[in-house]
Amino acid sequence: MAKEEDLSYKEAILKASASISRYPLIPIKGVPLMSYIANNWDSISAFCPDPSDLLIATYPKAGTTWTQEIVDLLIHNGDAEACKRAPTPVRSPFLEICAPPPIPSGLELLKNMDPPRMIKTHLPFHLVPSGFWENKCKTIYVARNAKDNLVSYYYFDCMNLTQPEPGPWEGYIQKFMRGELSWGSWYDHVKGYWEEREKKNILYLFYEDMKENPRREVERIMRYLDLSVSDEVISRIVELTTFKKMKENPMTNYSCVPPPVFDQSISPFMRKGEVGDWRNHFTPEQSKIFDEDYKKQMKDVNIPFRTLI
Ligand code: PPS
Repeated sequence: MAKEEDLSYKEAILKASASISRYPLIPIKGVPLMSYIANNWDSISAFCPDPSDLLIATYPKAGTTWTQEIVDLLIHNGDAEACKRAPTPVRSPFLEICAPPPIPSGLELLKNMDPPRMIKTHLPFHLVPSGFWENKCKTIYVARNAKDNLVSYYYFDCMNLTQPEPGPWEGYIQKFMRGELSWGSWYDHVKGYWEEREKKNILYLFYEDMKENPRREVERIMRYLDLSVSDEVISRIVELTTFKKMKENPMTNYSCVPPPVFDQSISPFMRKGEVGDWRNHFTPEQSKIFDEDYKKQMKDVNIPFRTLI
């Protein structure tokens, strides 16, 4: 079962290879989105979830896949085999993603699944289909400090051949600060969900907390989902969701997305999984300029980000 689904997803991508390219970005309500997404915006925006569906929302590269795996394992009481039934994007569809046929879109995958579903999105708060809030769906938001998030996104844009060319590192930092990357401004994204977290009962997590004390964060997710698993199962989930284990696991390491979409010879999807890798990339001058701009863009909020643990 797992192998068939994995193969069919992979095969669909390979079949579509001739029509895959780095798509331009088109703004939707001021947010630059991949043209495939923008051109299908009406149906994405009209998606109506079931009240039992769970939304896992992130700015790209903030810890989505890690959280999807933790949630799936919690739901399946730590059963590793059950969570190997299919690769991550099949078990937990990506709401807005669209690509050339026969690659199934997020909406197509969701249509063929029964609720409760784990739905991934990178949409900023104001673009999330209103049905999620009308139906009071639980939502987990994961935020990652801006500098590590930027570094991770840079490598991703090098290897994801459907995203715009990242260009040189120096210019990429500028694009990030101006909110010109796919899915828009990191600053608006983290602030949008932060401001709504209480009203909308959003569980707002930090990648750095997950690295620092994964057990504490797994337990926090468990309580939010009204689940109860034993201490032993929690330990197993922590072990199964280490960076090393997920990098080795073909169901979580995105080997299901072959070139011409993810060229993992350029940079692996499971790249480093660390806090503070930005220090290996930012020059002192780049860091200073970034920090000054950060203060301005984040002056109206106090979100407790950490760039080191
Ligand atoms: S995506 O494409 O937006 O869904 O990517 P996303 O899953 O949000 O983020 C990918 C980054 O998360 C790291 N990662 C992990 N870190 C620690 N532990 C675990 N288990 C884990 N799983 C994924 C992954 O390596 C990417 O970060 P970088 O810094 O590039 O390594």
